[in-house]
Amino acid sequence: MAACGVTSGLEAGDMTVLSPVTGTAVASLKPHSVAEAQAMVGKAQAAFRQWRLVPGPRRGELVRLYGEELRKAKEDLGRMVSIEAGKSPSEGLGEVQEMIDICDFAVGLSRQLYGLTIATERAGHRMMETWHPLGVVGVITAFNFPCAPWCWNTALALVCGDPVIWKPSEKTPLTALACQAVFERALARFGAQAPEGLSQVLIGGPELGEVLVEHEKVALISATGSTRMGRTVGPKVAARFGKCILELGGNNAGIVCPSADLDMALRAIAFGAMGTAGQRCTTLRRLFVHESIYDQLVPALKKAYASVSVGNPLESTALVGPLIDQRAYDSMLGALAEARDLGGVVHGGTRESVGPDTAYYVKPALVEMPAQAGPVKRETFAPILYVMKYSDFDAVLEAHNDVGGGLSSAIFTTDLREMETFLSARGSDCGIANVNIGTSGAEIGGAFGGEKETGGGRESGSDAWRAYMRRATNTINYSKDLPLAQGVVFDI
Ligand code: UN1
Repeated sequence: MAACGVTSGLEAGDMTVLSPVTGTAVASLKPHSVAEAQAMVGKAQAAFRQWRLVPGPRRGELVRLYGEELRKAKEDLGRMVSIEAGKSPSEGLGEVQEMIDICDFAVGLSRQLYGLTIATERAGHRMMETWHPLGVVGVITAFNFPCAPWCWNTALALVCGDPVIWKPSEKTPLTALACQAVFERALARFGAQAPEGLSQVLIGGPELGEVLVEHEKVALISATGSTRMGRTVGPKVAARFGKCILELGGNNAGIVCPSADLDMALRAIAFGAMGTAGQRCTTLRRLFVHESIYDQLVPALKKAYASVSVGNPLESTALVGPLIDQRAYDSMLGALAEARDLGGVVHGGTRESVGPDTAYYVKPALVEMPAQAGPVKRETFAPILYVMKYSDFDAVLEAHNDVGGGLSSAIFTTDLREMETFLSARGSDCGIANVNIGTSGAEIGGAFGGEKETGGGRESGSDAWRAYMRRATNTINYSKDLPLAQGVVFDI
């Protein structure tokens, strides 16, 4: 690990890191202990007491420097993402670009942590709200986006005055250590105003995430992962009145309407469903196609599925890389078998012989389903797109929303009424609703997250920063009287 310049006490140990590219070991690390995790919280808390006093724009300067360092390290980090998460070269670089973008966003934000001035009912008074740093932020991330979600949280947390402790997926610790090493370059340039412990990385299993979740000094937990994980984390944080941002599973759908530009829809569907080997929380998993265009679109999709390149992301520019591990492959096979039992017709979904047996490369699967049932109703983290025919627009909206997840959604139409209805109160119930764009690949400027079993959290752009601060309402009396609100009289 010396190559990463990390000095967090990590040595070779019994935590093996596998690359999905070959399914073989690329490193072994010594995990942190629970006691070390607890000590990190103490260190972060001490850092918070200093960092909260540094002016916002100055905190932004650290994030600006980080953005600069990320630009320099983009190629290396992108490749690291490909090694550890198996992403195509372009998608590996795209993930690092998301980090750079949120840094830029956060730098601007560091001068805009606005509160309101509010009309008061009392003469000679002023009422306002101010936003203050919140405290230590615990960030828990998943393997499929091994660095961008951490950066969405960290760039905002830092300008908001909060230190961060990061527990990355045990499948992708190397990318985390590399991000931290690049952050340390920015810290070195920033100088002494940055306290020690502003950003720390916790390497190991779920018991370490648990320390963050249960620690009363961790003011906010921002966790990305499965709905199952969220069901454990959410109530535990709530029980101690901590704050939570949950970004959990999705079961994202698209609707292709009769007036859609089919060529555009085809390309958007292909990226949304097959990109990142179906391992994005925003991956397109269900597709409703109007009966009048089904026989045009679906054969074209089958062709795209049959011809998509699947290959080693380190040695080729194939569009689809490996699944993360055997477990992911097994769950894909299980879902396809269930779909067949329900009358589904499966195209693709076969294992490809790329590299050794320990690597799991698959041709993405397109499954024509007679109805939305069984595996269609849940998220399988693999490249499976279930396609269904629809005839009635109102009924398809109901079907669209009739799943647990509420993350992302898309409609392909040039009909104004369909488009606006999809975006309206009776339309898509997701946190992200797109028109003529796929479900994945959101920009950082918008708030990112979703409803229902997706957990309700929002990260990244818009006003997501507010979750990283505490709000105080202040009323100031500059008169010589003491009028009470609501006209209450209490004369002594
Ligand atoms: C994730 O899969 O956890 O919108 C995040 C997207 C990316 C982020 C995905 N910007 O697909």
